[in-house]
Amino acid sequence: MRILKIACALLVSAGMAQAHNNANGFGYFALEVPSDVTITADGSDADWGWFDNTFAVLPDEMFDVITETIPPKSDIDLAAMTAWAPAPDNRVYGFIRVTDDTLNVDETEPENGWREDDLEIIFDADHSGGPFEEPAGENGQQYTMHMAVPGGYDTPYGNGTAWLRFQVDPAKQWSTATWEADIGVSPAGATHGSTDVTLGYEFAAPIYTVVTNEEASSPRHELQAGQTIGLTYQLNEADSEDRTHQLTTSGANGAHWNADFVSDYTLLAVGEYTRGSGTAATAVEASSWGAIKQTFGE
Ligand SMILES: [Ca+2]
Ligand SMILES: [Ca+2]
Ligand SMILES: [Ca+2]
Ligand SMILES: [Ca+2]
Repeated sequence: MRILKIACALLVSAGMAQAHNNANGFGYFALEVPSDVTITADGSDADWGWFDNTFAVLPDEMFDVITETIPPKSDIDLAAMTAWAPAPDNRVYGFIRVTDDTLNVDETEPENGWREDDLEIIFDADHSGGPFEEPAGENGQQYTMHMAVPGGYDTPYGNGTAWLRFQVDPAKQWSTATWEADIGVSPAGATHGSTDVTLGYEFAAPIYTVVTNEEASSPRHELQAGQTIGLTYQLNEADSEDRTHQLTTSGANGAHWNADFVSDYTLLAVGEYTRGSGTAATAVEASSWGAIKQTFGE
C-alpha cells in the first residue's frame, strides 16, 4: 500500500528522469521545505514535523549489500527523510533516524568509519552517472556521517561528524566545511557499546556539479522543482567487530565509486505532498524504545 501511494505520486510528479539504480525500482523523493519552516542541522527532528511520512524511506524500500536480506528491525531500523530548498538557500536537507540495539562507534580514522555504525551520503548532483575517479570525488562525492565519541573522529572541519571520502585529495575537504551537520543520540549520553539507542543524523548541504580542489572553481548545482538528482544513502551497521549490514537506496553495490549505481531523488514542490503527517516524527523524540519500533512498523 505504501509503495502504491508513492508510485501514484511518482506518476503525477514532473521531470521524471530515467532510473539509475534504485532499490525500490523507481526512485525516491525530496520535499521542498515550506517557506515558514527553518531546519537546523542539530540532530533533533523537532523541525521535521511538517514532513509527509509517505516519502520517508524505510528498510523495506532498500537493499542490503552484504547479506541481500533486510535485517530484523530489532537489529537495525531507519527512516530517512530528505528535503530541499530553492535559491537563495539552495541546499539539500536530510534527517535519518536510526534505531540500533548496539552502538559501535570507536573507529578513530575517518576513512574507516564504514566498518561500523556509520551513514554514507552520496551525491551525483547533475545526475551524470559515471565513475567518481580521476580525480576521486570530482564527478560524485561520498560523504560520511559518524557519531563522534570522545577519543573518536578528530577532523579539521565542522564538529567531526561529517567527512568526504574515500581517498580524496584533502584539499577537497573545503566542501565538508560547507556542511551543517550533527548527530543526536538518545538516551542522552549513549556512547560506544550502549544498547537500544536512537541516532538522528541531520545535515544541510550545498551540492556541487563538480568538486575540484578549490571552491571557486567548483560549480554549485541549482536545485529546482521537478528535477532529479543522484543521491544514495548507505547505512553501515555493526554491533561488535565487523560490519554485518549495509542498507542502501541503491539497487546494487557500487554507489561508493560510480554514479551509475546512485539512486534517483526527484524534488517535489510545496503542494505536491501532504504537509504535516510527519508530526509523528516529533512524537518519537520523547517516546520509549517500544513506541519507536511501533512507529517504524507502520
Ligand atoms: Ca533539526
Ligand atoms: Ca544492531
Ligand atoms: Ca556527476
Ligand atoms: Ca550497531
